[in-house]
Amino acid sequence: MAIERTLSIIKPDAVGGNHIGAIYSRFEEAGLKIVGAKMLHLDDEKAGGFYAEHKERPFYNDLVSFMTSGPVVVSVLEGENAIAKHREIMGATNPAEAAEGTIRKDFASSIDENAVHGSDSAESAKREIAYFFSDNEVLDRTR
Ligand code: IDP
Repeated sequence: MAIERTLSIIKPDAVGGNHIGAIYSRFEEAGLKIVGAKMLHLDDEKAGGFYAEHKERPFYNDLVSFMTSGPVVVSVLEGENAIAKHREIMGATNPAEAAEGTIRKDFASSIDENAVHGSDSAESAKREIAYFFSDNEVLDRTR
């Protein structure tokens, strides 16, 4: 299976709840390596641009307000089948529908504040990683 990279965001609710380490453990236990990481406080422009595809949706303004409400941790995860594996351990967008043992089931409170983001395709992963990381901020962890 192909080695892929994907973008993770630990959202302000999960950072505020002090769940960074617990969520990183889920990634590592699933065999995903953290190959890039930074903590940021997004402004309206950066958060709005990231979710530009949702600009016409009724929840867009609330989503941008939430994503700028406190620090986030953005990471690049690498591993076999990383994009689908990451989505699987995150759980469904709405935590009420997320499977037992998933990150959203365990750490998210609502669809508006759902703890984590993960790229949903190879194209999104490429675009989203480049949105937050320059090439030299994604590191070689083969040793
Ligand atoms: P995803 O994060 O699981 O990929 P998307 O459909 O891409 O889900 O939506 C992006 C984000 O927008 C979600 O994580 C959630 O925070 C928010 N969102 C999506 N649908 C709704 C909704 O119906 N109400 C409120 N927020 C929503």
